[in-house]
Amino acid sequence: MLPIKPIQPYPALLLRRKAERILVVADLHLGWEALLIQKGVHIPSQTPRILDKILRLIKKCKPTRLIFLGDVKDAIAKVEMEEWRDIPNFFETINKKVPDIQVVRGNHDGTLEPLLPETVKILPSTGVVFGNVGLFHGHAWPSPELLGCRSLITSHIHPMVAFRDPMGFRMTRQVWVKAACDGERLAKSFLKHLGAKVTSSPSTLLREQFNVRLRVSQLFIMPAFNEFLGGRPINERRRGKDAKSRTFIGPVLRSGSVDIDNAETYLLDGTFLGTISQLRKFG
Ligand SMILES: [Mn+2]
Repeated sequence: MLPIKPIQPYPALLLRRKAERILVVADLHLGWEALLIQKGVHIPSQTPRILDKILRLIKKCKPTRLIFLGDVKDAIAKVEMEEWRDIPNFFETINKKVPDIQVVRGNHDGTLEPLLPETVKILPSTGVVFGNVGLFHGHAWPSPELLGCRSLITSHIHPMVAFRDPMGFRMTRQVWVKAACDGERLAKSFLKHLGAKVTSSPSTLLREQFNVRLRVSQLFIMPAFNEFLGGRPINERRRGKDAKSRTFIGPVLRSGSVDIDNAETYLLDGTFLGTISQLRKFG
């Protein structure tokens, strides 16, 4: 999966460039269990376990920077009681090990600021560029600058693969997804979204309007760091129009520029499972 290497068997990436080492994790959804507690299901807070796992990764990878690629916390809009206690402590502990922490905003990170130490930088959902790699959460469009990156890394859909056996039992496994992305087609959708009339080639327009040279050719989808979460079986066979899930999937995957059928899937330990279309007969 060069040049982007997951840290096996973790749902995490290490991006390296010269002396910089960036650890990337996504979709922690801290406080996810608080919503279940309200419904009478008692699950102890998973935050200490997730913190432990991140501290182990920091010890292993010695990152110079840590990027949280969206959905650090779970509750949308209002801040739950649990989060007031857990999240500041979570970030302060990590911050002692890695001084440079960035959070790329996801759809669940609306009221994150009061929970974070001032040293943690919150970046907009339009993402961040690191060399040839553009990172964004995936629920919203990235900035034009990211279309100048060869590889895009996104999260948000918590990708997994489902297998059903002849008895009807179903199991799911988290996966990495690596897909080819048609840059011209992506740029066209992006420019249309901005209200531009795309009469000439999208790459020319992108250069004229934003001074960005179109380079996107592949897209990686990261599994969620919180393994308790449900996810999207990307090999499921859809019946009829699934309007709600199409909205959830986000504008880049919806643009038709990402070759989902031929996308490669890998387990967290690096095992190559096959392409999504090959796996559909098991979904
Ligand atoms: Mn999300």
